[in-house]
Amino acid sequence: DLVSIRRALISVHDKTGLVDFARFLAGKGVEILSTGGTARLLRDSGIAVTEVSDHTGFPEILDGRVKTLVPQIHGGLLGRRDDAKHVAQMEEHRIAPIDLLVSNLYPFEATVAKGASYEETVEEIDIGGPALTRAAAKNHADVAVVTHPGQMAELQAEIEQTGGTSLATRKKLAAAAFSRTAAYDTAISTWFAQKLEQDFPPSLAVAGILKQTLRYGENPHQQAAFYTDGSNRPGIATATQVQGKELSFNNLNDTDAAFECVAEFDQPSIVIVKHANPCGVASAGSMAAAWDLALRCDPVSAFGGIVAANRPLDAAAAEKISAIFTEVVVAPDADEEAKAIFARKKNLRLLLTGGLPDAAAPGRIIRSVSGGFLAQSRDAGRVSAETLKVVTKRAPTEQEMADLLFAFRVCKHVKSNAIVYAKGGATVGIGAGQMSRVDSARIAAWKSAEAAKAAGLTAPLAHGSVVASDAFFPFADGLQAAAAAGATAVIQPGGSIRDNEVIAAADEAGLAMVLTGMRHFRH
Ligand code: 93A
Repeated sequence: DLVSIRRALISVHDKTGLVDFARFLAGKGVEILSTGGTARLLRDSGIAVTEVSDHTGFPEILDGRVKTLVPQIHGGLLGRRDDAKHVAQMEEHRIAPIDLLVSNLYPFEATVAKGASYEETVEEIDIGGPALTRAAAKNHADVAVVTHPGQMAELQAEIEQTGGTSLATRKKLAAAAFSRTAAYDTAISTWFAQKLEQDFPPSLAVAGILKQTLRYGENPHQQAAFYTDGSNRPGIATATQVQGKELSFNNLNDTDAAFECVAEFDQPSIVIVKHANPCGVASAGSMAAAWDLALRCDPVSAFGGIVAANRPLDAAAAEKISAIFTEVVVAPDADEEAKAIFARKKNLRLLLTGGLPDAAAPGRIIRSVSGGFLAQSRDAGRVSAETLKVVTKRAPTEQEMADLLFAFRVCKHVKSNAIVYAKGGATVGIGAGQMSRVDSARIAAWKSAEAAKAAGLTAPLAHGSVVASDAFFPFADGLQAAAAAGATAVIQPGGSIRDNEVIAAADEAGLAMVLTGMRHFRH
C-alpha cells in the first residue's frame, strides 16, 4: 500500500514551513504543480514548479475564483490507479495522476474575526481548496493530503524512510482533511446565520439541523434553538406534540432526561423529573400503579413536573397524571381515551414518540466549554446481577437484588453525587447534585421521611429499602447514614482506597453490599 510520489499539487494560503517541504519533494524528483501565489513563492525560493494554468492549458480566471476547478486537476486527484477504466480515461484526456495534495484554505475564520465587510468575507469563502481537499481525501487509497503545516514533518520523515506514503498515514490525513472542511463549512454557515438575523438567534448555529427556534433559553435573557442530529433516534427530537403550549428549552431538557431514564426499564414504568433530576421513578404492573408509586416518592417536587412513560398511556393512567399540575407528558403513545382526558388540560404538553430511546445504544454527548467542546460517548453502561460482586458477610435477598439493580439504574440518571433509596420497584428517597456524598445520602433519607409524612405513614419510606450510590463511598460515613435511614442492602461501584472500612461498616450494620465495578457519574 506504499504510494511513491511523482507529482504533487501545492496550493496554500498559509505558507508556513512550505518552502522546506517543497524543496525536499523537489529533491526527491517530485514534479510540483502550484497556483499563482504559491508558485511565485516557490520559484522565488529556487524550487522548480509548474503553474497549474500551464499544466492544464486553462488560465486562472474570474479573479482567481477558478484556479484549480478543472478536470485535469480533479481527475488527477480522483482517478483510481488500480482501475483500468480510470487509467484509460485519464490517458485519453491527458490527465496526469497527482499523488500528494498540500492545501490549506482562504482564511475565512480570521476574516470574520477581524470584522471584515460582507463582500470581503464572501470573497474569502474558498471553493477550490475544499474541493481539492475533499477529492484527495476521498481518494486516500492513492493520494495523500496535507491540510495543516504541522503535518509536513511527519510525512517528510515517512517519505524519507520508506520512499512513499503508507495507507495508514493517508487514512489519518484524509480523516483530518474532512474534519477541516467540515469545520470550515460550519464557520461559513454560522456566519451566514448571524447575517440572516431575522428569527434565528444570533451565534447559535451549530452542526445540526435546525428544528425549532425557542422563545428563550434556560433564562429569558438567553436565546435558544433546538437542533436534530439527523439520526432519527426515537426520542425528544422525533416526538410529535399532540397538544399544549410551546415547549421551552427547560421543558425539552427535562423531558429528555425523563424519557432517557424511563427507557431503562422493562416493566411498565413512570419517571417524574424536576430540574433534570428524577424525583420519582417506579415500575409496577400497570402504568397507573407505577404513577402512584413514583408520585409517592416526592409529591412536593412532582408538582409542575415532567412525566415520562415507557408504555402507551391508558385512561386510568391519564386520569391520575392529570390530577396534579404537570408541565409535560411524554410516552411512546396514548390511546384515544387517554388523549381525551389530557385534552381537558389545555396547557399540558403531550408528546408522543412512537418508540423509546434504546438505553444501550451508542451515541455522543457534547458539552460546551470556553472556546471549545467536550465530546464523549453516551453512558450506555448497564450492570446485571451476574456481574455484581457480593463483598459482605450477608448476600442480598432476591427482592433486595431486584431493588438494587433498579436503584442503580435510576442512579445513572441522577446528577452526582447521587444516592437513591428504592423499595418494591420504586424510589423512596433521592439525593441529587450535592458536592459531598454524605450530604446526598442525608438528603435522600430526609426526603423519604417527608414522603412518609405526606402519605400519613409513621416510618420513613426508606425503612427496609436498598440504597444505590453512583460512585464509591470514599468514607464509611455515607454508608452509615444509609444504614441509619433504614437501608438493608447497598449497591455501589467500589474502588475506594477505604473499601475495607466501608465493607466493615456494612457488616457491622448487618447490610448486604454488592460492588458493580462501574461508575455512573452524571454532571
Ligand atoms: O477561489 S477559489 O475558490 N478557486 C479555486 O479554484 C482555487 N484553487 C485553490 N480558491 C482556490 N484555491 C485556494 O487558493 C487554495 O485553497 C489556497 O488557499 C489558495 C492558494 O492560492 P495562491 O497559490 O494563489 O496563493
